Amino acid sequence: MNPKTTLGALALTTVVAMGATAPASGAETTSTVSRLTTAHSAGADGSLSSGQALMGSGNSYFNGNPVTIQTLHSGGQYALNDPFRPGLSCGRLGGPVFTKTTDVWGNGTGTNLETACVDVMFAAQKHWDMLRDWLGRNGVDGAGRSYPSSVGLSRVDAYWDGVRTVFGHNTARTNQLTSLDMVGWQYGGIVYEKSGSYDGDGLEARSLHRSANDIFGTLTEHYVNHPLALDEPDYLIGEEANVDGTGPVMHMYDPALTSHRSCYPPSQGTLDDGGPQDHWFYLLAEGTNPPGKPASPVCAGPSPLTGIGIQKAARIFYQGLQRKTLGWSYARARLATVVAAKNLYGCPEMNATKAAWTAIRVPVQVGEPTCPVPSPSATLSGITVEPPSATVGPGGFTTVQIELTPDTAQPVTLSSSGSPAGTTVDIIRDDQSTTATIRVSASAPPGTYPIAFAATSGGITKTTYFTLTVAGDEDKQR
Ligand SMILES: [Ca+2]
Ligand SMILES: [Ca+2]
Repeated sequence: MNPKTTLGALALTTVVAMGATAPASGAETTSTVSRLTTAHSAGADGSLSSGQALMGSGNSYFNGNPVTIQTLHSGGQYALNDPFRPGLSCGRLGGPVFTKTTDVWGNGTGTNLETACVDVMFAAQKHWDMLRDWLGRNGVDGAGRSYPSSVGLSRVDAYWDGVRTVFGHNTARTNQLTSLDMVGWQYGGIVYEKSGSYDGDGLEARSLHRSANDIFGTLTEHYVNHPLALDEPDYLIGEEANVDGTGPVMHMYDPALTSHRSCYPPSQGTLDDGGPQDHWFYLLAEGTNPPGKPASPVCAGPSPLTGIGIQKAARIFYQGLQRKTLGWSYARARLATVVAAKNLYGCPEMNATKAAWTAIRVPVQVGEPTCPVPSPSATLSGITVEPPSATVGPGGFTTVQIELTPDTAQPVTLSSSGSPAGTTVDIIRDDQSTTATIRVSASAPPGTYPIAFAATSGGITKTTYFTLTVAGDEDKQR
């Protein structure tokens, strides 16, 4: 077993898992018609090597009844071998792939292992399709292959051992851990391993690995898009599998809700924690306050953030993953995804990617692409001064802040008029601010003077007034 990909010490809880009694609905779950096509299986288990590809009917626990799964017909038997996704199969741990004489599988109960395989086949097939349709990837390994799965592990766990995915049961022993997000989690972990090059297995790499699993599990749920009565798409992990009877093991929009880190750096604890990148992904996909979805707090930087949608976020994440290298880290993941966002989409998506990383405290990296400052500038629409007035004694001075609306207006010509004799006004404008320093000479006559400040940009001039009072002797005595 590879400890990196095991669910390990899950602190899960629950939601009553639905499934057995939930009504089937939606195009994903209603077809029972067997459609015959010819195909050849390259099943890793070798139990069947060729035959007819069928659309079997499954009675699932997590995905409704009936569901359609692709199966193999060979030698007078049907098998849970996928003819279209070579390598994918399902059976009992330590035993062969499930076979039978009819193409109807499972009984819809959580403790039935054939039913668990219906859920595994359904989820793994949808995960594969998601990789193809949303990310342009050919199979789990990127070269047209998937991997077998076994159910019936006799403990509360699930893992990928480098050869197959293995699923155990929840604490209550009421179901296998084979919900959409958990199957997508395991197969997504393989995609992570087989993207880019070896990550080095450091603390940050393990966090990014675990988060990738969370993201792929979530993408699988969103791709299937079950209705509310089933396993509807969300950004929770394990909410249906009900691992420990304590609810989801991860809230991607705010990982701190289940004792994970919501902000960089990831936890140094024994439990690998994908929280920070999970949080980044949610902010990128959905933003801080998506309508009808959970709000997501930022750790730093500007807020609110607006999401760019889950499919764009997924492609940016996935293309970043293809740049994975030894010593994979949050800083490198930021740079890789920022580059990917600009290459895939352009400046708005790139800026959203940067903002989401900044929001979880992963700072700007050397070498990040940028976008040119918009030019020509927005039209100048206003000018104000702060404070609007001041009293200055002879020989004294005051400083005034000049605010332009919008402050990006470039270029701008600034001027002043109306100051009394013996008074100078120096206007200084830089990237940060515009200020005017007004110096009153010792001989300036007492009185009140309106000083006009004018800004001209693109042929438009805006003017405001500052009231300067030059104090007399009485004022000076106070
Ligand atoms: Ca769900
Ligand atoms: Ca979920």
